[in-house]
Amino acid sequence: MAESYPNRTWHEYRRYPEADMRKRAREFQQEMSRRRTIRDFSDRPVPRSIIADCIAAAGSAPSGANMQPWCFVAVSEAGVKRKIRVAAEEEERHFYEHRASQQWLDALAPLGTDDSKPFLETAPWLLAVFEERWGVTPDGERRKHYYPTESVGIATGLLIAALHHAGLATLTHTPSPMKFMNHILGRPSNERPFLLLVTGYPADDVQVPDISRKPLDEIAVFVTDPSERPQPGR
Ligand code: IYR
Repeated sequence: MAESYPNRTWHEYRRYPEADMRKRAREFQQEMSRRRTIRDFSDRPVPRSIIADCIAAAGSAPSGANMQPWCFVAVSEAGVKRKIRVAAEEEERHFYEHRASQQWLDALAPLGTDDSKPFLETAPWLLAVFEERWGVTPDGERRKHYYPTESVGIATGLLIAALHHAGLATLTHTPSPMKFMNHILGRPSNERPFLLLVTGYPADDVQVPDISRKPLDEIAVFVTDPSERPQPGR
């Protein structure tokens, strides 16, 4: 049996007065609802330290057995971005011309996407998120990871929120298959490319599809005692 971690007091927890909690919850919801996926980026540089802080925020995510099964590769080097663009466009050409079903193409049509991915060179940063399907101990043994896909998904959500909070826009890009990411970025075979998150400032003339989010009553079900029925004005 492994030894348990020593426990300590959670000094970092902050408890707010209920009025503050309401305000914080509402303001965060409003901030997140302003987030949009964009496909036209400015080439204006973004300081590395901002990206580093956002990745550190992503690394605060919970994970199965705290294995933290993720690796974030942040690319700003022009030559590497070009290689990623060339490889991704090749996969995408194949996707749009052969692999995608008509049903899938029809679902994508309103977004106006195609196999041209200039943003992979224009945007200042490409954040390649890798999922470690298993870990490697210091003596080279395989260590099992639990719920790695869910864990990396959660961390990626935090990363997107952190970048948005910092004032950056993102595009969740999933050229598929993405195995080329391992070759270009020199990642080992236990790492599966999960997502390519493009980030930077939006282009001045950026346009976004006029889509909406489902209202709360379509995405949430509350199962409560009568005392927690919604009360007017709260
Ligand atoms: N990976 C392709 C296709 C694509 C698929 C989905 I699902 C999207 O929401 C958007 C695009 C591309 O990036 O064009």
